[in-house]
Amino acid sequence: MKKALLVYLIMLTITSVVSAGILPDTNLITNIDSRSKICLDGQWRIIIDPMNRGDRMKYYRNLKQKHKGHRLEYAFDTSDYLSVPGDWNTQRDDLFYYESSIWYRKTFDYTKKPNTRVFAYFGAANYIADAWLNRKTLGRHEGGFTPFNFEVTDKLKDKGNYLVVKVNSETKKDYIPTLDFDWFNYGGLTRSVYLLEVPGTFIQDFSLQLEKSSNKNISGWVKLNGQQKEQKITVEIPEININKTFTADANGFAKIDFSTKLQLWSPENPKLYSVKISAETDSVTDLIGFRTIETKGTKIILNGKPIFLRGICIHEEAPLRGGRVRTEDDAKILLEWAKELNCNYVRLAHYPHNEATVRLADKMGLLVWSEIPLWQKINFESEVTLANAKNQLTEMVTRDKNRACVIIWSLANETDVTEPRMNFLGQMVTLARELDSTRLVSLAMHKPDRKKYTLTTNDPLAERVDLLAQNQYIGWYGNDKPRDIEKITWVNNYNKPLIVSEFGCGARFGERGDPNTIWTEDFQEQYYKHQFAMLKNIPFLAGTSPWILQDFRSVRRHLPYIQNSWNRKGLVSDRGHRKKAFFALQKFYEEIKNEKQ
Ligand code: GCB
Repeated sequence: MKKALLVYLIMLTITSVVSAGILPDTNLITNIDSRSKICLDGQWRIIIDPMNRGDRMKYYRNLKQKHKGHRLEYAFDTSDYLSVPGDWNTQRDDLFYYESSIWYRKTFDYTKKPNTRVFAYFGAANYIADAWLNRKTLGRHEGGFTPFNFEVTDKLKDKGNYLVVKVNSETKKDYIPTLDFDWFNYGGLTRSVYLLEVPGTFIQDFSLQLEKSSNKNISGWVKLNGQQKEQKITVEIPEININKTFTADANGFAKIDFSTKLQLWSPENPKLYSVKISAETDSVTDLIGFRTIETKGTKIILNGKPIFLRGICIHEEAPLRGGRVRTEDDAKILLEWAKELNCNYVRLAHYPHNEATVRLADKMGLLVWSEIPLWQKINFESEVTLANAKNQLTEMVTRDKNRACVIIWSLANETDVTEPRMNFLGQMVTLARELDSTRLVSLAMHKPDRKKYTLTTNDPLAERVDLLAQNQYIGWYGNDKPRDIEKITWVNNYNKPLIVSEFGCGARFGERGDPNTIWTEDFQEQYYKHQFAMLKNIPFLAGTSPWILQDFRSVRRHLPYIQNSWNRKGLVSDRGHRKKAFFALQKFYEEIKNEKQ
């Protein structure tokens, strides 16, 4: 009897913990901006290893020639450098198309501090990273766009530490993304690397958000990592006189719950509060906005009011130079272009962009759709791929869950409807809701059914997600003419909001002609105008994000002169020139903005 009661109580605790949106199964440390850290960015020695010989030869040992007769066929000490953060493809001409392994090495001294644990933190490495410190294995991470960390406390020495990371950017059937995708496979240590210094027991992660539909109840949790689990936890928001204490349980979890009056975050007023979370052994600060997001019938409701998402899709292609976005300045240019278009929303496609971009969107008042790279032909039959997808989703949500700007977690893009896919993505929807019960969950769906000029969403996942999102290229791919776009009508059988999450066509900047001549700016402008006419006729349309803000590199775009390995659907060229369609969309959004106010 006693045992049954105990099991019941344990179950009850687990259920309440999960429903509050916690238990992310990751050791990821979040909010690194406010932590004590040493930046390891800069020049790293590299060995290019197309045959993965370094695995067998154990390059991580960083061996040095011992005597004149000692044959050693690699030497980090005299090798070339690559910059970190940075993709390798755009740093050296001979690495442009390189898709295999590069070994990176960084040396540094470190003065140990009392009661301090140290973690090597990587913003992202595309695609698989294996890491060692001073010959000792740290671990492996798979997935090119999310952060990860390894504890190195016991592996550090005062002088001459060497951190070795092998990054492999090959593509494989079971990977996410899989073998085929329409963006450039930039490899390497693409985001910053730090040594994070934290106390023996530290605040690993925390969540603080308004409860769904409430404009005053804040709930969340704090997760401690270390021996001293049962600590007093304080949450302070000085601007609104909040100072609340809670207690962490034997697992180091504290549940947070309180009511307050605050200014809600919105695109017009992206209000962020300075928040301090303290345990007895650690404290962190953050800038957090509070807002509610939900759907009612076919409307998206932000802070209790319907909102139309005036969006644009963005790839993480660095503006003006190409390559992966490396700095906040890169991100700023992209987001300022979105603002110039009169956007209040960006679809960060097709993978989690760097944290600086999301934090900037938070400050600039741009709502965000955040996505994991499950693009088209994923191997939905593979358990390994499913575990990887769950991990990438967990890492994305873990990193960005305190950003008010993020309103939609997207699970996939254009995946064909099959039984294995339903099972796979069904589990992903469940996980997304467990990790975060406050946001909307969606995916860019399988293409709608088409009967002549009538389009109907027909994806069984529509039942499970909060909003319908359809990509659509009528008048570009397929046999229709752009003028046919206006004949299209949409049917919605779900009483849920619809977002047209993509439409677009290619145009080379500076290419001019009549609107029927493909690849010209005039064709693109005209195509956009037909799309606007169609969009205006969708009564349940809640937003759109045309494809795409800026031209981006893609090796499947072979057309000489026009493409030269760039997808030219950008409204801005790879050199920052605005095409005619940019101004057409800007005007369309200006009109919508005025109408909806
Ligand atoms: C799509 C994909 C996007 C492509 C785009 C295109 O439907 O979602 O990743 O880049 O079309 O340009 O064909």
